[in-house]
Amino acid sequence: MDRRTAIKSLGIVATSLAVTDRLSAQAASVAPPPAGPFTLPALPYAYDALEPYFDAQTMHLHHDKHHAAYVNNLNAAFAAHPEAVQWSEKSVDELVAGLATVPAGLQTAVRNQGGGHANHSLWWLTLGKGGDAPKGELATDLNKKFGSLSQFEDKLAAASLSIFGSGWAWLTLAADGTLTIETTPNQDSPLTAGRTPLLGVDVWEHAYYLKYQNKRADYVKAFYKVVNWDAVSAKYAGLVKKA
Ligand code: MN3
Repeated sequence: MDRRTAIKSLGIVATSLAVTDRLSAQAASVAPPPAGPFTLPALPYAYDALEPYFDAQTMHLHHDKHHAAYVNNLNAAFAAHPEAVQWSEKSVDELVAGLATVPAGLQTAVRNQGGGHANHSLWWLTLGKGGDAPKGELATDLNKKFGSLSQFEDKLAAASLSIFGSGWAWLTLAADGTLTIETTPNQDSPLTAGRTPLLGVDVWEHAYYLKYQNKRADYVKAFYKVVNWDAVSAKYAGLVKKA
């Protein structure tokens, strides 16, 4: 390499180093999402705990990416509305239940991102090992309302399959004590309509597409294998005791 070529290539190196510096400066200026006030709850069991019905890869993506995104986006929305900081002291369930009273600038974020956070926070707790049938008051009242567990499961499955696009099918409890099967679009929560969700079926494709592709009915069948009926029954018993 002669001297002139050497100087020239040094120049190229210097230029590319400068470009690299600029790129890292740009990357650094994209702020990470704020760490709070809302936080992603840890999955209460191992990622492979629901195998072979729900695969570990789907559980990772669903919890670590999709649920995390709802939390991050909700935090970003609150960061953009410092005037509404007192609203961030409420639980996400309280925010979603009181959606109509949330400041207008935050309503869409609370409905979509807050709804996603609330719905998934409940979802993880209703899955896992813990009884293969409802217990106590829930067993009694489900049978009274739907005839049997299998008739209830058929009705909830039919509701899941009826959803066009993304949404949830739910078993909910109304203030007057009525158990209902209903659906919500997108990440809308039954809490907004004044009903408490007991058990939901997430029929967003992110919940099942890796393993079940377009076969939503197969996914719903698999869902019934991983419902933590002990947890659902305990939540119901707590609610009817209070009422
Ligand atoms: Mn989901």
